[in-house]
Amino acid sequence: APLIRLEDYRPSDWLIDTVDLDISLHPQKTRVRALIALRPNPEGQPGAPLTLDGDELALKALSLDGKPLDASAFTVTPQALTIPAPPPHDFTLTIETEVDPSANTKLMGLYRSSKVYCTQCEADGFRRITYFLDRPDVMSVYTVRLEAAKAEAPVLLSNGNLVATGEMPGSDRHFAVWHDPHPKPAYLFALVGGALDHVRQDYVTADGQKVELAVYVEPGKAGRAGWALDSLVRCMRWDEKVFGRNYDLDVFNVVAVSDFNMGAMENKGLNIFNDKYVLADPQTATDGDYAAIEAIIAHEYFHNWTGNRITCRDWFQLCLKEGLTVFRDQEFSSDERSRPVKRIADVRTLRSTQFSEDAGPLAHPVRPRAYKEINNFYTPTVYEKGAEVIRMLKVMIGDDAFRRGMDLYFERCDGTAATIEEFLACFAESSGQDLAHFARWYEQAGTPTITASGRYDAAAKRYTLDLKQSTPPTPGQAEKLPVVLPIRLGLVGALGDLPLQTSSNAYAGDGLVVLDDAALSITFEEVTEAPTPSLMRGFSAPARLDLDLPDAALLRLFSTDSDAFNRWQSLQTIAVRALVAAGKPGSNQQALAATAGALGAAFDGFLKTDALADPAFAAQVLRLPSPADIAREIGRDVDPDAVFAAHRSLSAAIGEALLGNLPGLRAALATTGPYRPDAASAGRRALRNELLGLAALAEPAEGARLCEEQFAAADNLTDRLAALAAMTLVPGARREALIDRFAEAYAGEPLVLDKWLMAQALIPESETLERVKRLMQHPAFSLGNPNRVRALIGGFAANLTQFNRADGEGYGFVSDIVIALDRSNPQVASRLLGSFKSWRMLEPGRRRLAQEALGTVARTPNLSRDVADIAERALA
Ligand code: HT7
Ligand code: ZN
Repeated sequence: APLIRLEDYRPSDWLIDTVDLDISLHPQKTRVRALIALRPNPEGQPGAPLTLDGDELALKALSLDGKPLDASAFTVTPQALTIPAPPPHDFTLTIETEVDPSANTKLMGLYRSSKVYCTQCEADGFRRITYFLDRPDVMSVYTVRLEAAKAEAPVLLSNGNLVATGEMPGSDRHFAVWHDPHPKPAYLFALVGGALDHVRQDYVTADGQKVELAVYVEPGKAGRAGWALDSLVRCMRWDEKVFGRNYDLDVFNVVAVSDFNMGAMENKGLNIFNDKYVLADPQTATDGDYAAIEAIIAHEYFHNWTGNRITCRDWFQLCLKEGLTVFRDQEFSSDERSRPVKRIADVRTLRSTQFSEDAGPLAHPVRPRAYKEINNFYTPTVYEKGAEVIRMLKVMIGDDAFRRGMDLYFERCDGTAATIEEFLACFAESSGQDLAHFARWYEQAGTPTITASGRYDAAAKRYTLDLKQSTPPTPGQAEKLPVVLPIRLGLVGALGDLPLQTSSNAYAGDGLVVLDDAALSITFEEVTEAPTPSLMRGFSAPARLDLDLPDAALLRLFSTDSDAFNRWQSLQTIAVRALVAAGKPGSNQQALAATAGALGAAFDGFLKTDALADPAFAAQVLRLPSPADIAREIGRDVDPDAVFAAHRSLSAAIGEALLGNLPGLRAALATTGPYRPDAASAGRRALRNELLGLAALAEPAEGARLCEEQFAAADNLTDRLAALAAMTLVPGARREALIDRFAEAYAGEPLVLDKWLMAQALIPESETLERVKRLMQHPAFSLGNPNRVRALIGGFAANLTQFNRADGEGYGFVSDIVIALDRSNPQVASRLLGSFKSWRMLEPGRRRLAQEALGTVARTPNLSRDVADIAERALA
């Protein structure tokens, strides 16, 4: 496949001002008539040929300005429709294509999900519906007429406002016409047709516009759509208040479908969701699901301004909408819930998904410079690191200049397809700062390490902090330059933060030091006692911190730091350090026992005094870094079994230290009354269930009994699933019995059974591979549904010890599935292949076996571009 480069960007030679689509839905033979109004782009090449994109299309008819076009005037293949000598002025084309939605297993373009017709057009799926200029800088006004059999599709939805509906006389068919007045790129087009139930609510925007909100779901599931609708109303109000953004159509529809390649899609006025991120009731959704639904509903809604009103000039600018919109949804959740707890959760995700991507062969900049398959660039780097870059920008220029910069961006770029340069220019203007150096965050891949050390001169009352930064090489970028690192810090004394006094230019005030060079020394004056430095407060930059504080100093930070993030981080650092040392083969386990003692005592004391004040935070404190986090920290020649053994032994020892506290605390944390999904209740359950997991490790028999008891008594899925997950840590007949009981209790609930599949796929035992193979035959599993594949096979691929089995069977199993799945759904297959992204950090035996499995994939004939690209880059 050709490499597409950012530097080769050229404006389109042609523009399409309006599109009139007439789509007659049929399970196998859907007819699409597209009337498109073309105009030469004044910024393009005059007299250029017209080439419209296609993908697996069959052309049925073609007219120019209403007259059938002679076959000699154009060429057509399933991939392109070319008119070599188009008229040198405005003209229309009427293009008729026929598509088979039932045969569309790629879930891109028009497809059917459980009989519902739906579309997914980002990034380049519209070309699977009709021939088009399928690029985000071609923006058009759409009018869409949909027609279908009434019985099959009583609901017909598209973008924009509904302008007409009617029956087709003498037939069983009906139609609906939708008009979207906002010009948009083709990737935001959507339609839905099917038998769907809905819940609805009226909404009036801050600027007085009336909007009808609705959430559409499979028949019988409207009772599970309320939380999504409630979240929608809350995030609309929030966007008005925090960003001054109002909604801009008469209707806003959300539709849940059960077959979807990603989480959701922000199509203008018609968001289409993976039903996993819509459906919620206490029996079938966990606290985590409620939080994820709230966040993703908000994310897609926020795209209406950051993505739709202002879209991307080209796909290299993907972070322009995705990084910014993730930042916006994170802020929304922080305001709705607990800011520190949300930050901790987001940093955990960033480290586990993005830092690992940055450390491996698939590393790329937030704005990549080249790609073969854009669908492989919807990554944690573009999304999560992209959001971190926005967060740093806000820290660097301050809240007021950030808001003014956003206002300027909305005003200046509204209705355009923009670039990162245009975005940054708004903040340079609002802040008066030169952001040229800051912009390096978009160009340079890799996670910087900040190395810090401090010296205290008691006589002079001076504290000097030496800071250095370096970024390891990544594919295609051997040499790295310093980036701009905002470091929020405090100097913590016996009674809390000491005042910060310095004449350094690097000090921006308000506890912010900016490290923008390779090294920096900063001296604070009038420091009246030897301080403990608290660096990177709130995780102020997406970087690693290498600061050698003794455990005693970290324990002091845990009890005295005013920054909640660093309180959490201090104990994590103690655990990481001990696990990294103990996780190396042949290491001495004595040190780990000492750490277990220190951490156990710290947790125990903390739980006795503070836990009930903020259980959600306490749950985060108790949750150790995962074995995969430790493997990443070790970074080379990793033996996953040794890492896992160290992790298990530390967790069990901590569990033992807490046993005395446990029954009383669990009783005190029990929630009363019916289930409520609010953050405070969820926090109590989170801590209570964290303790259950530790109990299962420390005292398996008693732990198993507690799991059974909790499973039987629970009135909600959160507690039942936690019981199942804790029980998976205890091998034996009681575990198998609970697994069976769970399956019986939730038969007919695919989304709940996904959790059941995943819990089993994550069991860290050598029998798991056989179990997973067996589960592939279970009626709850299907290779055709992305959620099922992600739960069972994706779960297995995330199982550190079993995916990375020493005999290579885990790699062989997953790579065989990738190859099989590639024939039906390349996007899901290539994401699964991404599980190999950390193969180079393994010890030589596993490294060789992983490489062989990747090689087998790479050599398979007729691979999709998606899978071939990942295999090639992973092996390079
Ligand atoms: N913007 C959406 C991305 C998306 C997507 C991309 C490729 C293939 C299928 C897809 N479904 C959704 C989702 C978002 O970031 O909001
Ligand atoms: Zn998005």
